[in-house]
Amino acid sequence: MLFAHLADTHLGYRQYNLDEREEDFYRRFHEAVDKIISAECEFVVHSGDLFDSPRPHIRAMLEVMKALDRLSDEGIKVFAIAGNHDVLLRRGAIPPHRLYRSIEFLTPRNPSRVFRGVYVCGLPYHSKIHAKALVENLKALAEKAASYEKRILLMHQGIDKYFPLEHEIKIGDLPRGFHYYALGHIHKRILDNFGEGVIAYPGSMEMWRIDELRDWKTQGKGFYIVDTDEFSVKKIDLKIRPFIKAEIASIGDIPTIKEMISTQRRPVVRLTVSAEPHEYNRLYQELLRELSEALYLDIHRKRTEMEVETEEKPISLKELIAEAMEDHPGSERDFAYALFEALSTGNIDSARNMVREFYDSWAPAPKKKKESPEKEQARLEAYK
Ligand SMILES: [Mn+2]
Repeated sequence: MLFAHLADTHLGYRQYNLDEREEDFYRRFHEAVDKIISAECEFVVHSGDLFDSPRPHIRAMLEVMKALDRLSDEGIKVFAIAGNHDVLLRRGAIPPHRLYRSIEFLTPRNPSRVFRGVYVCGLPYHSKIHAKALVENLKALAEKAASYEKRILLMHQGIDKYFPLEHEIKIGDLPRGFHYYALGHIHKRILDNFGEGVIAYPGSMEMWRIDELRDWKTQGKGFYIVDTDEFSVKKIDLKIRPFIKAEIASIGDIPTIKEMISTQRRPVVRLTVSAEPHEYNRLYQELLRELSEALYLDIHRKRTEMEVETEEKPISLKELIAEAMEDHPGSERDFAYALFEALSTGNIDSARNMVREFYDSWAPAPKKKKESPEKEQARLEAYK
């Protein structure tokens, strides 16, 4: 039996505020659906960041609805978890996935399903301050999964082995026993063996950020189709909007870039201009005029050696907090940092919820009084 594994589709993302870039993400998604149908997959797993935002606009929601209709017309089931982009990190937040009846949405309260003998389970994105709870829940899932012959786990997390700077869990925290670890969050394509299973990040399906360029060049972009017999993985490539990254020093370099652009279909061009400051403006105007065939020109001035040298080293807030809270456990330091970040960006809602969740994790939540039937009836009547 075949299934498809997608992640980080970021639908609704509107890069450079361009119609075409928003459209590109929808197009890739529908192309993936075409390929899933023609390969005769029996189900799809989506490992989070289906949408770019927890409050996607109607167009993005409509595109998902169209894709889901096409899949369910073919009898193809969809299992999904929420990523960090498509859920608000606060208690009781409702992710947009909930609007679609045909998505089997895996949540901490209802994390698993059995589909034609395959145990499919998953948990939504957990921030670092909740990593401990995540690891415990994973362990419980692995135990439950053990009695099934085929076992798939969905997660949207960074793992230290692949994401040393920004991870929530360590590779050693991952329970063994699954055949396929369907991951999302890292936009690169990664395939690795783990125990008797395979760890798979399909990556994003369009260039979400310019730092994905190198991985796209070496590995392409797309998704995976997996066979449940042996859990062998096939890379399915999608042709994405081309990106060109180049450095330019003078007007003499323009023809080479122009040639590169003409051989591709309306690429996004990211240029670093290393001209002398007094020549920069003229060159900039020339680039706009000469390279108009590009979909978008993203032009930056390269800082001179002088500028780099005299630049003050940025202070790492994380290090400062870690130093000041040396005697505190790591979870508290992470909490302090996350809280500071939320407050300094004016994200008061998020900060308030973070505090509530943090303290809830070691103080028992107050018992909610149950509403009496009469009161509930009165409340519902009020809406009529
Ligand atoms: Mn993502």
